[in-house]
Amino acid sequence: MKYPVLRFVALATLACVACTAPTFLSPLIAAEKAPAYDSREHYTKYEYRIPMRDGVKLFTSVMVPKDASKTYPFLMTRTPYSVAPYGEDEFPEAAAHTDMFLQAGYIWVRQDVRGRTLSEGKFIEMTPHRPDKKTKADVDESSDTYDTVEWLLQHVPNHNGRVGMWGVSYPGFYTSAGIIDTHPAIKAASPQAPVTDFYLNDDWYHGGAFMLAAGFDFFSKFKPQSGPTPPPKVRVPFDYGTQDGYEFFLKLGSVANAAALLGGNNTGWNEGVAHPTYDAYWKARAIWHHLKNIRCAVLTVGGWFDAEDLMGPLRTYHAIEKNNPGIFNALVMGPWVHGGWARQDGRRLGSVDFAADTATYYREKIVLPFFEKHLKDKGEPKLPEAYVFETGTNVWRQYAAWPAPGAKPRTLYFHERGALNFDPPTDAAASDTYVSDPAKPVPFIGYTATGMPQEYMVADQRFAATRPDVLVYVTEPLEESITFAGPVSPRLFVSTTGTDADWVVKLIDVYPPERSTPAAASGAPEGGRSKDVGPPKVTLAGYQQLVRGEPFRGKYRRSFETPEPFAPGKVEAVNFTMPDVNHTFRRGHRIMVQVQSSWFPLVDRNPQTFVNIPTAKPEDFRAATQIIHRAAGRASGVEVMVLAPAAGGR
Ligand code: PG9
Repeated sequence: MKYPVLRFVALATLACVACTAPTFLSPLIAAEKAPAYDSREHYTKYEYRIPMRDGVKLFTSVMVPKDASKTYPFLMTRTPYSVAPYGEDEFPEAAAHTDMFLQAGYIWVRQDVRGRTLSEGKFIEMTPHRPDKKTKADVDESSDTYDTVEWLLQHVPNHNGRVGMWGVSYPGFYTSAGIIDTHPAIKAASPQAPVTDFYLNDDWYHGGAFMLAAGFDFFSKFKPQSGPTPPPKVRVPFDYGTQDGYEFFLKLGSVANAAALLGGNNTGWNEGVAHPTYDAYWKARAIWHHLKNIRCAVLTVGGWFDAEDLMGPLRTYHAIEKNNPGIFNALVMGPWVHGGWARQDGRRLGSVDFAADTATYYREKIVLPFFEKHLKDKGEPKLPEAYVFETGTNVWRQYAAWPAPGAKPRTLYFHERGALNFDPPTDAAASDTYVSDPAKPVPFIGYTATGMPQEYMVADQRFAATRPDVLVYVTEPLEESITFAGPVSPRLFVSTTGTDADWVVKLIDVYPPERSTPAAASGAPEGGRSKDVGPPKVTLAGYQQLVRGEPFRGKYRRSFETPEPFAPGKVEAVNFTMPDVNHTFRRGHRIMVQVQSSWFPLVDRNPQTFVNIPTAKPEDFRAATQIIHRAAGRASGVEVMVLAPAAGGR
């Protein structure tokens, strides 16, 4: 550093002057952060054990505004993750989403769900809904919510008779499950990244492939309990013994070997691994089949880059729309990681900058006005049915439905020498091949980390593009922008020398080589679940941004219930659908599709032999030659929903 002494003195002087000088100096000093909202000044906290109809008592924390000059609605979250801090003199730490509601004035209710932390009863993963309740013993999240609301209305003073619900992820599930057969006092609900179907792309299985890194990381923290149990004073993270999750899970071998590392008695993990097909266990927990008799306004929220529950909000919105005509049912999708809208500013993710504090905008202009209107008759937010952020152009779009009306399906076809375009191939017989070796699976990130760094959803794919076991197809630089708004559906014609195979498809936005904008951020990515090394700091020139990627386990190509082997060498169709996107590929960018047969350790390895994968033996794991056909009649490609250019272009 050139003038260390001078620099230090200058800063010290400036700081000292600033503390006495007029405010014109203050902009030179990082603006003092507004003091966090101190809820204990404005609220009194109570703790109750609320009896359910079957006698089980649920621990419930209630914060009531001290200002008794007016009445307030309830705003309730039900969670399996504890309502700490416990104790009527202990108040939750400041948090963006929470403080906003507390400052607006709500009776803030948080409840340990059945069988978790200080609540009684038995915890069941994603409690199956019981549509035909006959006795008081027939309970589920709908009945526990109903009984809780009844009790609150009768025992908590100064309420205005209305209740709202909200929650992110598992609490999002308890929100959507809780409004089935809605209690008449519940007037508004916001399921956010709600877990909706554990097998169909929420958390556990994507395309029939097991989400290994995230599942293991989650269940290393989410442990079974027997009876009401206070949370541990100190949470000790699982010791991977390395920062390299790729090596950790490669050494682990088959997934069944993980159970012992999680103590052997981790019911959530053991049940998840024991059901690799879409069987009765998962179907009973697929809450989206039961989202009926909903009589409140619903605002479902999700993130385009939510690595855990991206499909949940989309599926929840569509199910409620189909089963409950006439209610206000809206969808908000922003450029966010899992829960990012509740705790970050939403300006960037990894190296990608969205040029606005999208999460702050959502909190202040969308979700708070939604509850203020339906719970207090305050304001008239003209919220559209679909309030969706369009990445690429970085613009909020409002539509009367989702997917965007007017989006039309078109297929991007694979061609020779890695070309990609909308023209179907005419070759009589053409294909591309690669050798997929389970001993050397394709990494899902280009750096070392444990867990599932959430920024992988927009990460640079150049680390994979040069691998011989990754096929790359790319368009010429676009002469005009094009927007994909809706699901992305790979349509593959494949053959393999093995008897099972995974097919991973990645849709990528390739930035122009001359793009000079520096990366938005560097270091540990936002939203990581563990101490990630984080992506390297890169400029965006030539950046290959992942827009959407999903695996598909080929044995389920005809049905997720009944797996079928491949006959070596036989050409078969593998068709699947990846969660929606709302992305514009700008003029000068290129559209890229990468195809590979592993994505590790995001996804467990397919041995590429037809076996029960969680208990596969070392000898079951064999290299195979994979073939992607791109000929007339066997034209592999990706179907996308193309939205006509908006007036004035994009
Ligand atoms: N998506 C997380 C999860 C929910 C349920 C099971 C496993 C994971 C969560 O954040 O709640």
